[in-house]
Amino acid sequence: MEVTIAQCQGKGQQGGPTLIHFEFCPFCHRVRLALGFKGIAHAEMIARFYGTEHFLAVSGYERLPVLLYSDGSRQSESLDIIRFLDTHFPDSASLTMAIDERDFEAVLAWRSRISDNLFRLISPILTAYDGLGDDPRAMAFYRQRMEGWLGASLEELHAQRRQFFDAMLPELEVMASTVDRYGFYRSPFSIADTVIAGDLTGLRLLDIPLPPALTAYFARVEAACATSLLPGCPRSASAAATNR
Ligand SMILES: N[C@@H](CCC(=O)N[C@@H](CS)C(=O)NCC(=O)O)C(=O)O
Repeated sequence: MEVTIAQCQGKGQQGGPTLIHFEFCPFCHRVRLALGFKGIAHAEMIARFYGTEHFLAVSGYERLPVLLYSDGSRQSESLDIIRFLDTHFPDSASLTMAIDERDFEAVLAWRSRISDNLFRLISPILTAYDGLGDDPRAMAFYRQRMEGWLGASLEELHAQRRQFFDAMLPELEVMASTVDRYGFYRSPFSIADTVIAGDLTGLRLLDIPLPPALTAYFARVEAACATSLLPGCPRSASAAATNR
């Protein structure tokens, strides 16, 4: 299997965990934000979207993100990983203790309500990330996955983006006014913000303007996490990257 060093920067990653992820993936974005916020020096392996066998080969799991620890143990599921980071790296601010459990449940319920329209909107444009839209093998599996799940071609979904966006706008506006009031979902930054900013980032690639309070929020989150999630952005200060 080919492994190329794409980029290497930041603090020493020796002994730190390795995040195996897809650049375009909202669930992976959650974990990238968490690692960045906590300032955990880590390596990143950027996987290609080549199919289940490939994912198993590079990570041991069928879905990414996966965090690989220096003792050989590994973990999947974005929220489990983030919760575990709090236990594993107690010296950095806790992301889970920073929010009331009921508040976080409300965020997850909000996220479930927007799920269908969110993925209809972002699936066609996540192809702007390197290693997806420019890689025919990855695109073939991506189309199969997304079009099978969402029941329409990426082109059809993209053509209907205004309709999906308008259907989701009231929920986006509620969230925009909440993060405008508190700075983050609540103050301070918490696991809720990794979900909101990580999952919504794809919307920033649309040719439809987002509520300005949401755009300002993305900037605050990325600054707090020293991490950029948009395509082609430099890696976070605490990450070094390889491609798989
Ligand atoms: N519940 C998982 C979801 C992870 C997930 O679905 N990741 C997608 C990439 S965005 C994936 O690995 N898909 C592989 C596939 O569809 O076969 C989490 O929160 O980590």
